[in-house]
Amino acid sequence: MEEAWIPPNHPRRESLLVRESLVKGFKDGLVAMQGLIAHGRGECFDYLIGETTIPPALEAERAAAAALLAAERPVISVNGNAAALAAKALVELSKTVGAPLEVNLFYRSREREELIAKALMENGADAVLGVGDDAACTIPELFSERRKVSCRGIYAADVVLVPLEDGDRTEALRRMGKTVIAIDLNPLSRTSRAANITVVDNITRALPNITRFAVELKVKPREELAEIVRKFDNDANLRAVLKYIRDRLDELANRGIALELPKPSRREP
Ligand code: PTJ
Repeated sequence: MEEAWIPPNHPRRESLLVRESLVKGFKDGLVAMQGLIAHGRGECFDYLIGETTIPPALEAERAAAAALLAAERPVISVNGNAAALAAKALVELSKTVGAPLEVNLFYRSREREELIAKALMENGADAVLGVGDDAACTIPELFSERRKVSCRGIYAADVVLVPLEDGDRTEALRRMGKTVIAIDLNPLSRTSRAANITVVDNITRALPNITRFAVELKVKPREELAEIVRKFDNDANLRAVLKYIRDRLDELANRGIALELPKPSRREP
């Protein structure tokens, strides 16, 4: 199959290019077929927030950076969609906060594990956990393939960043006493509601923002970082996201949303 050509002046070019990187990830074997559907759901929520980082997301991104820096053993979980959309940004965050990357898949196959690890290494990762026999530990009370984790990675971690996650594992990780940071455009998902810190933003914007905050906060003492995390209220943040969407839709509904198009030019008979 050939790659689609997107006209340079297409008004939705950026979004279509992101879609292309996911389709390429699927053709290359990194992304699960279900990942394409998950992306569509994400796109829909991104439309609702205006395809931009909204103030509550910025606050969550700062708290996420603080939590990763304050952690004893932080780990960044990587699935197919995350690798296809943001391999470089994942590696940059991993290096900035000193958190290893671990492959963790819902639709696990040895081939996908290795392809995702390869993509991360090609983007500068020094090591990737959770591949093959390294995923020898089990998250208790979890029955999906996501239960298989690295004993020196997610299993032993105190803080885990889970981009584009399913709710089951977030809840299981919380039961293990871990701090879970989610990146999920859907503020209503089980993951968003079960995590300690939910970043309602596109992974393509969220990761560079968290890295930027981490660079800024790196100089702070651990107690100050812990205080930022303690003060963050996930329920209040999710409510702020819902109110933002409500107010935005309200404003659009009052103002009108039809596009102003140029009048058709008259053709000579
Ligand atoms: O690679 P695998 O095998 O681990 O499978 C990955 C998927 C994504 C298929 C799997 O984790 C899955 O089924 O996830 P869900 O339950 O569909 O949840 C994915 C969540 O991510 C949804 O709430 C989407 O709204 C959200 N999402 C999708 N695209 C983005 C996103 N959030 C942030 N940025 C995105 N680009």
